[in-house]
Amino acid sequence: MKKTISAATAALLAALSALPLAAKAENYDTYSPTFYFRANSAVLDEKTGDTVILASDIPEEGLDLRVDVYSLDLSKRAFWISPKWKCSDPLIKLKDLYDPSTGDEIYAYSTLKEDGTITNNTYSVSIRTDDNYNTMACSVIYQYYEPQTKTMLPMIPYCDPTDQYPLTHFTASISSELTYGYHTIHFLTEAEDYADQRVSEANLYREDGTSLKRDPIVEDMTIRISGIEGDVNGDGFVDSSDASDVLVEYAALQTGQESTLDDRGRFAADTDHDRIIDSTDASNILVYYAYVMSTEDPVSFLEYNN
Ligand SMILES: [Ca+2]
Ligand SMILES: [Ca+2]
Repeated sequence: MKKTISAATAALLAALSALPLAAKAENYDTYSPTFYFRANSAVLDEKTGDTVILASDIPEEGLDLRVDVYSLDLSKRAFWISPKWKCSDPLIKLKDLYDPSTGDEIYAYSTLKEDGTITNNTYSVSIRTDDNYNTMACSVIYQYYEPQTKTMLPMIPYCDPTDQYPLTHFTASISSELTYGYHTIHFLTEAEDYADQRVSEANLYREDGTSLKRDPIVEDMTIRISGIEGDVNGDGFVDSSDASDVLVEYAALQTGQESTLDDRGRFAADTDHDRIIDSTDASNILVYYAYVMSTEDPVSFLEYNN
C-alpha cells in the first residue's frame, strides 16, 4: 500500500514539474518579439500613438528627428534580431543609422564586463542603409555553441525587459515641404522594392537548442504634421463656419456622397485625430469658438484641446 502511494505521489510530482516546462516550451514556439519606434524629442499622442510635430516647428532647412528602434523580447530566447524598415515618402529621408558595436552607448544587447565596463562587441552587429529605397536594417546575431550542454545559446539582453534600451537609432530628416497630415515609417514585413528584398525577422532558440524563425510583431511610426486642426476652410480662424463645413462633410459621408473637402480640409476637420469626421469634430470646434468669443487672449485650438 505504501509503495502504491509513493508511486502515485511520484507520478503526480513528475506531472506537476513537467507542467511549467511544457508551458514554457509552448510559449517559445508561438512567441514573437515586438519591434517599435520612439522619437523621444517629439510629442507622443498617447491616444492615437502618433508622433506629433507642429509644421511651424519645421525650419526652412528641414527638421532632423532622432528615432530609436526597440525590440521587446520577453522570451529572452532570441539569437538573431533583425528589424528592417522603410519610409515611402521621399520628404522623410532616413539617414545616420547608428552601429552600436562602434560606440559606447548602452544598447539592448550591451554586456557588462567583469571590470564593470560595458562592451558592445559580444554579439555581431550589422547595419545597412539603402538611400535609393529609403530603407534601413540592423541585425544583431549570436552564434555560440555551449559545449557542456551541447546546445546553441540565445543572447543575454542588457536589461529585462529588453526594450529599456534601444537596439539602434537613426535620423528621420523631415523636409519643410512635407504637408499637413499623416506620414509613416514602417517595418518591412514583405518585399516591396524588389522580389528578394529581406524583411524583418526574429530567430529564437528553443530550450533544446533548435532554432525557430518568427515574424515579429511590428508597430509602425505615424508622424502627424500638425497645426491647422479646426480651421477647415483655411481662413486662419477656427469658428462656426468651420464647424458648419465639418457637418456638411459628415452629412455627405453619411449619405454615401463624395467628400466635400480636399486633403488639407479633411485633415483639419478631424479635430480629435480618430481618422473619422463626425459631429464630435464639429462640436470641438464650436466649444473652442465659444471659448474664443468669451476670452481676452485665447490659446490656439491645439493648445485648448490638449
Ligand atoms: Ca476657418
Ligand atoms: Ca474625428
